[in-house]
Amino acid sequence: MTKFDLVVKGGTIATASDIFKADIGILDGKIVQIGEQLDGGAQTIDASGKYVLPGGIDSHVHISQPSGDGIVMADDFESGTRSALFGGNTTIMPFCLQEKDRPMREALNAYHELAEGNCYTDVSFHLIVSDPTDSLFGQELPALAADGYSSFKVFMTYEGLRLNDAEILKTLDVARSTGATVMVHCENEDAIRFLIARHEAEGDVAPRAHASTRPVAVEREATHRALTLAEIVDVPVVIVHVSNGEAMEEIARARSRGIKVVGETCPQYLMLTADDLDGMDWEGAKFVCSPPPRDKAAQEECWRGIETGIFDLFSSDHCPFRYDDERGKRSPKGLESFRHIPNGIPGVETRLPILFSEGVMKGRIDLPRFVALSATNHAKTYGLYPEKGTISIGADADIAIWDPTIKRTIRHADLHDGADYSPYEGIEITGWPTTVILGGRLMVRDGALVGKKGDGTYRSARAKSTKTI
Ligand code: DUC
Ligand code: ZN
Ligand code: ZN
Repeated sequence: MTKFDLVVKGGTIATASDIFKADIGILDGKIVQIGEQLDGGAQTIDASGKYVLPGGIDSHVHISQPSGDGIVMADDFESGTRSALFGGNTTIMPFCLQEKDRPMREALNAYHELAEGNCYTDVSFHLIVSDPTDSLFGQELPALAADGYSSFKVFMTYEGLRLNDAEILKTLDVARSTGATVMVHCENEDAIRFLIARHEAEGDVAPRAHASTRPVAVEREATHRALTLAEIVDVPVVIVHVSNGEAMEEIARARSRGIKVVGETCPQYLMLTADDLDGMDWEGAKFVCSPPPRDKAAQEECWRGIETGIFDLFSSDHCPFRYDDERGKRSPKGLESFRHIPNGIPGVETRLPILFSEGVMKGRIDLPRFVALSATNHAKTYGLYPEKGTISIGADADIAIWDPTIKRTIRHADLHDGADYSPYEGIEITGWPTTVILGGRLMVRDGALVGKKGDGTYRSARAKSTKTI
C-alpha cells in the first residue's frame, strides 16, 4: 500500500539545530513523517552517503528589474529560477521596483505577470521603495504588508533610488506599525558622488575606480546611520550585503545597544577582491557590484562574521548582466566611465556550493550553521517559516540532496543563468546538490532537470508573528 508520494531514504538530514539519519515521507507536497525504515512510497530516492538539507532560500536576488539606459538584466524568471534550482535552492526572493509616479501595486502586478507560469522555484517578492510619497506610506505599504508583501528595501545610494534620512525614517515607521521588515543598502551617495567627480576629473575612468569611489568608510558611515535611524524608530532592520569588518563592527555595537539587527553577507565578499576589477580590456567590469569587493583582510573579517553570528543570512545578491553585450557591462556609456557600468554580478547558482565547499568542507562552519545561513534564517526573517526553511513535520517538502564527494570546477558553461560569464570561474568546489525536490516534486534528479517551468509558485510572506530571528 502506498502511504507516501515520495520517500527520501537513508540520508543524513541536517536542520539549523540537528544532524541525524532518517527517512522522510512526503505526501501532497508536505513532509508528513520523519523516521527509520519508512516504506510505502510511490517513489523512492536513495540518499545514502548524501546530506539531506532544506532547499536553499536566496532572499536577495534581482531578476528582470528595470535597469535604465538600454541596460537589460540577463535573467528573467525562467532562467533565474532554473539557475537557482540547480544551485540547491527551492525559493528565491527577487525585488519588485516601484516606478516613479506610479503606484507600487502597478509594478507588483506587472512583476507577478512576469513570474506567473515561468518559475522553477517558489518565489516571494520584496518591494523597493523608490517614490516615497505620503500615499505610499499612509495607504499603499500598510495594505501591501497586510496582503503578504512584508519586506521593503531602501537604498542610501544610486541616483533616482536613494532615500534621504527622513524618508528612511518614514519607511521604518511603516514597518514598525505593520510588522514588515526593512532591508537597507548602506552606502553614502553624496560621498560617492564627490569621489566619482574627483576620479573622473583626473581621467581615472576604468572599472577599478568603481571600488575606489565606494570605499569602506562610505559603507561604514551609512551602516551606522541606518542603524541609528532604526534605533530611533525602535524597529528591527536588515543590513544587506555587508562587505567588511568596519561595517560589521557597527552591527555588533548596535546589537550591544539592544537594537535588533539581521546581518547579511554574500559570496563576492568572501571570494573576490577589488583587484579583480583591474582586468584588461574592461574585463574588470565583470566584478562591478556595490558595495565592491574589498581586500583579503576584509574577506577574513567576513568569514569571521559568518562563523561568529554577526551574519544571519548568506545571500547571492544575484544581479546578472551579460559582459559582452551592449545591453550589459559593455554598454556604450559604460565604456566611457566606470560610473555607467551596470552594478551587479551573477551568483544564484554558485552561492551554496561556495559556502558548502569553503565553509563546511574546510571546517569553518558546521552543517547546521550552513542550513541556518542558507535557508532557515531567510525563512524566519521574511515570514516564510515554518513552511519553508526547515525539515519538519508539516513543512513544505523543499529539499536539496547534497553529494559531499563531488569535485567540480566552476565553469559558466555548466551553469544555467542568462549571463555569459561567472565571476567565480575556475574556483574548485567540493560538494554539490545533485537532487532537488520542490513541494514534494522532483525538479532535479542526479543533476538532470526533471521538473518543469511553472512548477514554482508565488508564496506570500507573513508579517510579524513568525519573524523570529
Ligand atoms: N548592488 C545593488 O545594490 N543591487 C544589485 C547589485 C549591486 O551590485
Ligand atoms: Zn543593494
Ligand atoms: Zn541587491
